Amino acid sequence: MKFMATKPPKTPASPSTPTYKPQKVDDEGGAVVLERRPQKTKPPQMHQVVVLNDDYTPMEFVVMVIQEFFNKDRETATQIMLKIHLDGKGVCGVFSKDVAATKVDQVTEAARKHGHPLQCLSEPLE
Ligand code: TYC
Repeated sequence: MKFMATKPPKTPASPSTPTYKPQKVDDEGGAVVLERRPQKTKPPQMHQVVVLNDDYTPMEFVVMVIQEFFNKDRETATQIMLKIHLDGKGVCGVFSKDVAATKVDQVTEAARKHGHPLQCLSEPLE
């Protein structure tokens, strides 16, 4: 005899703790019961896209790239560019692995097309 849940379990406080999702299971006799099973899907690991400073790429080009590929307004893009210029590197955005890799490709391609040595990389978070 299986336990029959009347309510779905509460969502756990932390996303890192295992979660349980009610599954509909045919109880052989035809009755449908809700059975607790560990939920196997984890949230995807996020990656930050980091842009590096160099001595040759024009500031204006970096601002344009940050606006274009990271959807920042001009003021935010300028602040990020200046942070990179002063600190040597800066985070332009956080994405899933595939999207971060695409951003790196887009920035690198735009830079090469215009003859700039701008460097961009993706780093896993945590
Ligand atoms: N350091 C560059 C200059 O003085 C500007 C620059 C900023 C280059 C940010 C790259 O990611 C960068 N022209």
